[in-house]
Amino acid sequence: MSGDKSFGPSRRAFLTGAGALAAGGAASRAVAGSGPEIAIEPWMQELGVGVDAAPYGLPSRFEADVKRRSVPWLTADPVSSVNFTPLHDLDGIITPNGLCFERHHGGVAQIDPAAYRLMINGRVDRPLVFTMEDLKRFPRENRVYFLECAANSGMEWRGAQLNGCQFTHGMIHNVMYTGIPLKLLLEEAGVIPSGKWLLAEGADAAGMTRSIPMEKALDDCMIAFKMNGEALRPEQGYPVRLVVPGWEGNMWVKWLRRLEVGDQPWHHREETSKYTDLLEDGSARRFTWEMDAKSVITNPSPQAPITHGPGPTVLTGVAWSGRGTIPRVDVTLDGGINWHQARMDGPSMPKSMHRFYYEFDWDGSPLLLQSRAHDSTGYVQPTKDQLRAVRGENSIYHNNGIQTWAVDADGRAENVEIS
Ligand SMILES: Nc1nc2c(c(=O)[nH]1)N[C@H]1C(S)=C(S)[C@@H](COP(=O)(O)O)O[C@H]1N2
Ligand SMILES: [Mo]
Repeated sequence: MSGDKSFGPSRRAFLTGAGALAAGGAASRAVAGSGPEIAIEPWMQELGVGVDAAPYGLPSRFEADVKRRSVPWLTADPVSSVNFTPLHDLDGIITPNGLCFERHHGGVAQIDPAAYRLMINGRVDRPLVFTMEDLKRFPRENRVYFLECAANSGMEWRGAQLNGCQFTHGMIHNVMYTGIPLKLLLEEAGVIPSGKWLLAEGADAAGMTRSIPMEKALDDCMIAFKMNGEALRPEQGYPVRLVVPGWEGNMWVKWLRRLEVGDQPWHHREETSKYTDLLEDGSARRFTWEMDAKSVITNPSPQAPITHGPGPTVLTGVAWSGRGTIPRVDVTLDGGINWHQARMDGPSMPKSMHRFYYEFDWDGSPLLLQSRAHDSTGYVQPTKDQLRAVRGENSIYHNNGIQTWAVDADGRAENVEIS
C-alpha cells in the first residue's frame, strides 16, 4: 500500500482487528503476560513430497474450488457451450491458463502440430501454406489482451439473474500472447489492392468463420501460439489462434486453418444470426466489433461474501476497454449516492484488463456496491437503464452496464438491479 490517506483502514482499526484475530484464532493462543503463540503443525514435523511429485504443477488441493463452472440451462450440449472464469477467486490481471473460460461451437479440436497447416488464399499474389516450423521463423511479439465474448452479461439484459461475477462477467480472460503480427504473414502473401476483408476459418468441427476488415488485420491482429508463456491450451485453440485485440471474442478464431482475402464481408452465420444486436424496432446492429469499457467488482460478490465481519475490508475488481486503457474506476458503497475513486494497481496496457482496489472500513451496514469504468477515450461505463434506453430489451450481446451487488449485514452478497 502507498501512503495515500484517501484509502485504507486506519492503522488503529487494523491493529485492533489483528489483535482480535490472534486471540480468537483456532491455531493460536494468547497466554496472559506473554506474546502470542502459533502451533507446531504436522507439516513441520515430516518431510514434504519431492521434486518429482508434480512434473507439471497443479494448485494446492485446498484450492480445489477454484475452477471454471458452467450454467447447465444455458445450452443443450457441452460441445456447443460455454464455461466461465472464476473472477472472484483471481487477483492481478492475468488469467491462469487452466481457468480461462471456454466457448466453442463444436467441441475442442485435438490438433497434432506436426500436421498443422495455415493457408492464406484469395486476393493475394502468392497463396501460401505455413507449417508450425514456418510460423516460428517470423519475428514474434508478446502482448497482453483481454478476450471477452460479446454475450458476456447477456443473461442480465432484462434484470439481475445469475448469482456470481463468475456467471455474470466470467466470459472474459486476460492473457499474454506470443505470436506473429498478422501483417507480416499478409505481406508475405502479398494482398492485392482489392483485398479489403479477411475470412478467418477454424479447423474445429464447427468450422467457425468470421469476416475481419483489412485495416484491423494490418493494425494489431496476431497469429498466436503461446499464452502466458506456454503453448496455447487445446481449449483456447492449440496450436494457433487469431488474436483480434479489443474486439468481440467470437472473431478470435481458434484452431485457425485458413485466412481468405476477399473484397467484401462474407456475412456468415456468426455475424448475421449471431453476434448482432437486435434493437427495439426489430432492426439489428451488425458488426459491433469493439468491446465497450466495462468493469465489475469481484470481491465482495455473491460467491465471495464478506466473512470477517465489520472492519477493514478490501474491495477489488477488474475493468477493461476495447478502445484503450482504464485510467479510472469509481466505486460506490451506497448504490450511487457517493462515488469514490478506486486505486488502480498493476500494469495498465491498452485492451488489457486492469485491476482496481478500494479499501474501506465496513461498519456492518448493508451495502449496494457498484463500479464504473472510465476509458482512455473519455467514455464512461453506462448504467443498465441507460443502455436499455438506447438498445431496448431484445439484445443479448454487448451488455456493458454497471453491475450491482447488494451486501447484507451478514456480508452475504446478491445480484440485484437498482434504478
Ligand atoms: N474455431 C473456433 N473459434 C472460436 C470459437 C469456436 O467455436 N470455434 N468460439 C468463438 C467464441 S464465440 C468466443 S467468445 C471465443 C472464446 O475463446 P476462449 O474459448 O479462449 O475463451 O472463441 C471464438 N473462437
Ligand atoms: Mo462468443
